[in-house]
Amino acid sequence: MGYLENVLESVQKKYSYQPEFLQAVSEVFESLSPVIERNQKLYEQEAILERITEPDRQVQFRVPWVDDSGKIRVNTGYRVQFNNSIGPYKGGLRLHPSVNLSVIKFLGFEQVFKNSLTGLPIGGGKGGSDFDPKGKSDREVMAFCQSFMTELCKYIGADTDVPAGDIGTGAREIGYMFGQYKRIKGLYEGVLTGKGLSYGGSLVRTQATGYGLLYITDELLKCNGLGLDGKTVTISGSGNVAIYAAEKAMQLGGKVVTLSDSTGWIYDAEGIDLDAVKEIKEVNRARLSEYKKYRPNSEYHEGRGVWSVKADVALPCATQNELLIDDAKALVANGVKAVCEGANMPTSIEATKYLQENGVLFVPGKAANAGGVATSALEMSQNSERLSWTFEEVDEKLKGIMTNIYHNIDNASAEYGMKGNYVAGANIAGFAKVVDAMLAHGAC
Ligand code: NDP
Ligand code: 2IT
Repeated sequence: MGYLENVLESVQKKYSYQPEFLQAVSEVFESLSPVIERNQKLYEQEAILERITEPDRQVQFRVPWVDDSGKIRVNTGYRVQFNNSIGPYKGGLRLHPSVNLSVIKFLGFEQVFKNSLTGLPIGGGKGGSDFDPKGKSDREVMAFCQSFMTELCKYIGADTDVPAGDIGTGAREIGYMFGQYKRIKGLYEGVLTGKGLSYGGSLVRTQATGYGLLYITDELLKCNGLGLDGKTVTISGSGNVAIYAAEKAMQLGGKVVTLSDSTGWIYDAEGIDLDAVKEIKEVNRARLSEYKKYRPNSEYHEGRGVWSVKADVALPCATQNELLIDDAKALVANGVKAVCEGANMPTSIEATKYLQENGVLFVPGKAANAGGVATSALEMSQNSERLSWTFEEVDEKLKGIMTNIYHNIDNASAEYGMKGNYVAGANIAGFAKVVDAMLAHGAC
């Protein structure tokens, strides 16, 4: 067995109880074998793979908060600081009942490579809690966020670790957390991104992940002799990423026909009415089943099913492992041309391989959804210089970053004889910069 296989086996043994983390590591390692082969002696001597798979540190803590009936409730909070070789830890906070250490470690691991791909100086981290914001009053959400930050504030800072949003964490939660950080630490600094515009947020950050996903998809299609104009697009999710992916897809001439949430999915043959979706999701915090009231001719289906719809472009934007082998088969049978991941690891390894083997252009999340964290890094820059850039300025930078990512991963895939394998290209290109810095820093 070679170096890479040895390390993979020992990680699998040590963390056999962390399936999501192991899935992310296996996917990255599979792509890296040609790179490791070229530098095996050095990397083995420097224990690069052992170090890159073990977080710098992980904290886990109790989050007690008082609900509206006066009862004390307890959740578990996490922050995994994975790797700060190329910059301060950077990555979102997920609030969802499914959160555990395996989920946060997989997200933190992916974030290391994603952040490297942006070309900006940010390391990788992730955090969150098994708190479920659904059905909670604003006051309960505030109580949770304040308690969560009371502990988290000991480990973060504008130059050490800068959290942001993710599933369940949006502008409201970031606001409560920022307020508590400021109060406890007495510091007005860019410790979180995704902030409101009145207190240091950046224009475009709300739209950035979805818009960025479409900028890279557009570049991918153009470079492969296709275009978005007139194409049918199927999207899963109906949160921050999905809504702004849909908005930009429509602006670029695509017709978006589906969205979903954890209870079901909608199909609108005439194209989704995004104003209705924004009102349902962003204003009323309601279920997608409400959509039929706005558009009586649309369909609402309980359960899974968005990938059964005929489309040219599919954009999974909800959560991990939401596009499985049967979904991949259905997409291919329906002639899908491209699948680009807005969510983190939404496509299983088996489904990814099936899509690639059947000629589907496939861009993994660590490249395709990097626009969110890239714009977070632009928010950090603006906070540091105490200035705000215009919408056009930030949007232009975002577009440039996403176009560069596409060409970098395309070039990396070609350099290693796998032209068009963007999974390999993203892993190789993301890994290169981090390893360079790790080698420069010595044993740490
Ligand atoms: P939101 O909380 O805004 O929206 C999440 C959406 O996904 C909701 O429609 C939600 O449905 C659905 N969803 C969540 N969990 C599940 C589940 N277990 N099964 C089915 N549907 C589910 O989150 P975001 O839009 O911010 O995040 C979506 C994905 O994008 C995540 O993978 C996240 O890590 C990734 N991402 C986010 C970035 C950002 O900037 N926000 C940046 C890069 C990646 P429901 O409302 O019913 O729960
Ligand atoms: O997965 C992600 O890249 C995010 N949730 C965004 C992280 C960030 O720091 O903006």
